[in-house]
Formats: sequence, structure tokens, C-alpha cells
Amino acid sequence: MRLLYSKPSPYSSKVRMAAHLCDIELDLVPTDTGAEGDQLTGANPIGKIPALILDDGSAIYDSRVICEYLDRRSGNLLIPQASDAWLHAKRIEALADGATEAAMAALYEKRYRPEELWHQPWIDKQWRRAHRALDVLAQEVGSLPERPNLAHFAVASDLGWLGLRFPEIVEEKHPALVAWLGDFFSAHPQYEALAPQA
Ligand SMILES: N[C@@H](CCC(=O)N[C@@H](CS)C(=O)NCC(=O)O)C(=O)O
Repeated sequence: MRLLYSKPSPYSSKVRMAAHLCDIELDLVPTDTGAEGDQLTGANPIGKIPALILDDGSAIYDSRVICEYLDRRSGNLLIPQASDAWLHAKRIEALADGATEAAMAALYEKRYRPEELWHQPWIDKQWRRAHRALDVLAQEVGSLPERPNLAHFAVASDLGWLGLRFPEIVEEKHPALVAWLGDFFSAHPQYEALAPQA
């Protein structure tokens, strides 16, 4: 199976960590979303990464669906199945991905729009959203089980990306999460190499 991805992409990182846990090998295809190339848009009409191209040529997206797929293929190695644990893991994934989505929207505002059109109240709203989610995550990560699952990978990949793009903000506002990430990679170094990279 081929994964259209990029090294900095947090959602791609989550999928790579998940595949590692599930012992599923992926052929990595570096993909520039800005180019809107045929391979990407043919696989994912939305034109975003990650997208997973299966051996029969069909493709699945987005990262949450890909993780569900990897979980099923592995016999549920990734996502806890008991109702409470399932809900906990999925809620944490939604929080972590949501925080990243908001910060990414703030980043894209400045990356893709001309400076005279930047709308600071909208950027501020995205950051309020991201900080609220990260504050809740800081309370939640302490209750994650020892054995890594989808929730750990969502937090690690999303925090990894936030730390890459906004190191000062994350260190100043969310030190407990930065500490959690350090502990997680110390305990499970195999996942550090799969974290978002510049
Ligand atoms: N909900 C999607 C989000 C995917 C996403 O936003 N990917 C980013 C890279 S991490 C992307 O492709 N951005 C390019 C764009 O928005 O044009 C998922 O979980 O896969």
C-alpha cells in the first residue's frame, strides 16, 4: 500500500505511527499538496494528505478513516474496543486533530492569503480554539494507558507538528503537554522518528 504523505504533515505522522504499531508496511510517496498533482487528486479529490492507495488501486482518506482501516486489518491492535476506552481514544484523537486543524488554519491564513487580507480576529479565534483543546488534552493525557494506541499517536503527531511550527507558543502555554511528549518518546523511541519533521 502506498501512503501519499509529507514529512511535516501531522495527520500523515499519525497514520505512520499507527501502521508501525499494526505492523503494516507502507510505501511512502512524498507528496506536495500545493502542486495538486494527478496522483493526489486522483486518490483524494479533496487534494489533502494523507491518502492511502490500496493494492487494488482504490484509495482511502482521511487520516481517521485510514487509522480505522489499519485497525481493522490488524485485528484491532490500534483502537481499544471496550466502549469506554474506545470513546476515550476517539475523543482524544478529535481534540488533538482539532487543535491542529485550528492552528493550521491560522498558519494557512498567512501562508496563502495576501497580507492585506489577513483577518486577525479570525486568526485569534483559531488560536482560542486550539488553546482550549490543548488545555483539555493536558488534563486527559495523564489517564492514557501505558500501551500506545490511537490516542497516543494523535497527541504525539499533533503536538509534534505544533512544536515544529509554533515552538514558543507551545512551550509557553502548554508545558505539561511538552513534558508528556518527551516522556512518550523516551518510553517509545521507535515513534519519535515518525513524528512531523521539517
Ligand atoms: N482531516 C484531514 C486533514 C488533512 C489535512 O489537512 N492535511 C494537510 C496536511 S497535514 C493538507 O493536505 N493540507 C493541504 C491543503 O489544505 O491544501 C485528515 O485527518 O487527514
